[in-house]
Amino acid sequence: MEQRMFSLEGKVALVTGAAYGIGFAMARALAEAGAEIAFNCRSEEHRRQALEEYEKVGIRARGYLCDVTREDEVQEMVREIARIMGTIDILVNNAGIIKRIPMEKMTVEEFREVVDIDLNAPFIMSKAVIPGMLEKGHGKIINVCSMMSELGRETVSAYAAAKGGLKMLTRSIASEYSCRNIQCNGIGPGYIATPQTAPLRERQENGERHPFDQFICSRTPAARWGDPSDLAGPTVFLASDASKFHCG
Ligand code: NAP
Ligand code: GCO
Repeated sequence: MEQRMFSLEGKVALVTGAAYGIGFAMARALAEAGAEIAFNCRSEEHRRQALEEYEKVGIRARGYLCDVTREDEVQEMVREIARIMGTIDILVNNAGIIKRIPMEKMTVEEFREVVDIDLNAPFIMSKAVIPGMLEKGHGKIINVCSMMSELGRETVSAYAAAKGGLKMLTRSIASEYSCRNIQCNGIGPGYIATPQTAPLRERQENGERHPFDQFICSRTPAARWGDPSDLAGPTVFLASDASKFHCG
């Protein structure tokens, strides 16, 4: 098979929330396939540390302080990337949070914060990059969905609602823009070992593994937590010409 179809040479990729975790691994995979990398986060400390980590693995990334829920900050970041690196070819909507709170205890503000970051922000980000992609005649949008795009579970109502909506936003963008050579797809990872899921793997006071840790390993076919690097292949596939007929 032509390896060229997986090449991202000459492409500009923006991965949101890629200071660490899944976003960092996805950005690294895109860079190793040839893309120029930009990422954002909200914390200057995270941004600085991430730049050091990217450099350690030979990647000259550009890091931006930008809250993906703020349209003014997003528009400015996209303009700055276009000015310095070129129009964005690949957008990965990765930034996301979760709150594990029983509904009767979750405040409306807490529910709104999760939906704002996990669903409204991918709309804001996609709306900001699509005009440039239309002008260029091609583009790739990858939304990091979740098993919770398909399933519910206790205490994650806001997250599941947001990720379910993100799956349908993915399909809507695909329906609207695939005919303009912009492919939009979602990746719904299983349980990946990152800071977001660290509480689910904490050792109990008696030294035993967290019950959820044991549950996940017993129900995951690979019988283990995923590593962020396990998402490298799907990410490069969806960002490259290899998936040019893959929509939604
Ligand atoms: P993580 O370790 O908590 O990292 C989240 C990243 O998003 C951080 O870099 C964080 O940086 C950034 N972020 C959060 N809110 C932001 C905002 N408003 N604006 C800009 N950046 C923001 O999470 P993860 O486990 O890597 O998950 C990444 C994505 O994968 C999320 O969408 C998550 O829902 C999804 N996912 C995770 C798993 C899993 O098992 N871990 C499985 C399926 C899907 P700052 O705090 O510095 O802003
Ligand atoms: C949780 C986990 C999950 C994972 C992921 C699974 O508390 O259930 O955080 O939501 O993060 O989304 O696909």
